[in-house]
Amino acid sequence: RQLAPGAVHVPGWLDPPRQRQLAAACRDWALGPVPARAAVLPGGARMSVRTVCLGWHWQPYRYSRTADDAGGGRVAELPDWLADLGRAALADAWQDHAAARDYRPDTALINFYQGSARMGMHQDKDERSDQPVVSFSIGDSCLFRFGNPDTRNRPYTDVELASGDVFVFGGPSRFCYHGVPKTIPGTAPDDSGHQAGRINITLRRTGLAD
Ligand code: MD3
Ligand code: FE
Repeated sequence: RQLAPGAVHVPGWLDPPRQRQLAAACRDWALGPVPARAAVLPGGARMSVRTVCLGWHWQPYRYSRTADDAGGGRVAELPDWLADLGRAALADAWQDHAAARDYRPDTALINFYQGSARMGMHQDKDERSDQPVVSFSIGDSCLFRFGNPDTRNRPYTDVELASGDVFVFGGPSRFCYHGVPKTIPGTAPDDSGHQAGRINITLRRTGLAD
């Protein structure tokens, strides 16, 4: 389960009813107040993943409270129940109740993968906090590539992430390169509640104040 120090994969942590609840909530959040959109990178390329944010709005490569790249509205609050779910996942993955007690995510990024959507190798370094990232996967499986802190190239480890899996990235793994080279169509379990590709929810602490 531990890929590297601080990087822990817990397959099947979300039971099917919880997956269905999260999938339905994500599809609802995608409708607004700031609708899910494919972010445009500074060089002009559009991401193939669609993203909706809670708490703070992420755009490449900064956070804001209002979506100045998507109509200017204020993003929805991060619900306490979702932050609580992240804390519970962290406690189970790390078996570290002190770290989990101190975990206070203030944003969720929800990625929707359909068709050939993928995510290139990158680091998540727009946050001003080194609190861990907790990731929930729902729907189709994907190939997830977990790299190293220094380069986007080898060495890396490929792992398949399936519906219901939790992955926590903290400590020395927090700033490692990672990406999603492909999703695997047709692999969503019937009882996952999402048959239209893959959803990934990441909980983070931005470390920003209004
Ligand atoms: C490792 N999302 O939104 S989640 C992202 O499946 C992102 O949609 C992928 O990378 C997805 O930024 C991967 C797993 C993940 C998330 C954050 C990390 C792995 C991470 C931060 C540091 C190291
Ligand atoms: Fe990332």
